[in-house]
Amino acid sequence: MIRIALKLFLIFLISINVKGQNSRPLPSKAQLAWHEMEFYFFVHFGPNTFTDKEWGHGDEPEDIFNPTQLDCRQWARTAKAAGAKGIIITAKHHDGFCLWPSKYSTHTVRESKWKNGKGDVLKELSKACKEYGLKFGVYISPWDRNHPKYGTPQYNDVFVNMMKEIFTNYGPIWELWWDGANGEGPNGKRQVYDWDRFKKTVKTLSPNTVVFSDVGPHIRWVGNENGIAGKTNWNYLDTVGFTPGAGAPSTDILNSGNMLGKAWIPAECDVSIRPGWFWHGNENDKVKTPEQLFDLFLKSVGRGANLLLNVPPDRRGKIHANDSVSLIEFKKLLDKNVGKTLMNEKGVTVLFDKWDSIVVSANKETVEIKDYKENSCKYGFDEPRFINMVVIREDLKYGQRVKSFAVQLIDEDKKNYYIQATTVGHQRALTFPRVKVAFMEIRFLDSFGNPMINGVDAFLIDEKLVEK
Ligand code: FUL
Repeated sequence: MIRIALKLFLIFLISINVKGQNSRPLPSKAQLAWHEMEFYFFVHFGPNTFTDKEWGHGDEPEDIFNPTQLDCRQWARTAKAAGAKGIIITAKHHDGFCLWPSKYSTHTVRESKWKNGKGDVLKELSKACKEYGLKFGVYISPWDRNHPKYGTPQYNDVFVNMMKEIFTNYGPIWELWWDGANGEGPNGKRQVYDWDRFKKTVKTLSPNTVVFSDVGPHIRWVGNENGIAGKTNWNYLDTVGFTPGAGAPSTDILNSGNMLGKAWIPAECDVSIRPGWFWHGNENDKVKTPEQLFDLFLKSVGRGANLLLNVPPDRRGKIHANDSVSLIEFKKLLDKNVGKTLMNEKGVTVLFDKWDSIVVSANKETVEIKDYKENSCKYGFDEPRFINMVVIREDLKYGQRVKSFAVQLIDEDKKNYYIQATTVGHQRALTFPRVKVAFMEIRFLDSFGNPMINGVDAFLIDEKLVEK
């Protein structure tokens, strides 16, 4: 018996050593799938759309909410055409107005003129997302400036019941978004949120839902609303003693994570395509350009985070043409510039035999970089070619390991270019003034155990898209 136990223990030890294992936290299955989502829409919609406010007071008459041509399929179509993989909607913003007819509030679509009180935005959007193969997520603000129970322990019951309604009637809910704001309610009181109970509710009712807040439990805020992740971006975070909102870690920490953090809580970059989160007529000419969106993509997805891009519908309940045009052009930029890696082209040789290098192809096959201080990945170009972007990916199944790495480029005149960076994570994109590369080498300088790399790409992007 003891022999068998010892043998099993030995096998266990060997198996964890096989991949040069480190003792860092690993992502859950749901978090791993979340990393693959990369880019999706945020939709801020509600009474503010009609009052030109960003934070409603909660006393707006329900009849204010009256979209004339609500078309959630158009939102879904736009998201799909832009390359986004999901939509997260403000089911309830700080003004407390519910975009579904909740039994636990009297400030909802049911009390509005819209569709004679028979409308349900969550129903329409969850259906449209299914039709277009998009994931469906919900933002539900704990802060509620309307609910009479806000500021009392009973409000926590209300919040839990609202989440239950959402999971039951509109699921599956892929991501749930908890805003950390905690202002005063209609009676002048602030709520003491029962975060533990909220977390337990999700875990019990919808265990595959990933929950966002400043400090997770599954996804963290990136520390700014500009959509920009840290150049060093760890998926690890220490959360003990912290809460969402005022009790959150500093924005710097949220921006880059904690290298030695005890939990896997990756960053999501939220940013609006317009100056405001809600639609305002006077911002129709202030929509971000395709080039600005591409830059945001590099600074979020290109730094191992996910991009949550807010695209707010107008008073008709449709995405304005200016936003759609910019999004479609952005998708064209993506396809044209980073749609096809140079690494798969003829004339690129992986110098395996000659240089005793390690082969990492552009295809998503995971390669362990053994003895990483001695070994590197080397690529020769039969015909030197211009490159100004390199992308490296880690297989996060094995945790996030790379602490720093370097890309060395040698041009046809044997001139050297050396670019050093820190973390990789889901992916790290480096852009630089173009070099006519004859030889490229990727070295891993420091890592928790052996790097587990699942792809190296090289691109020549439009010079004006190179990160400033
Ligand atoms: C913030 C809110 O106060 C804003 O109105 C917006 O919803 C943004 C995404 O989160 O905390």
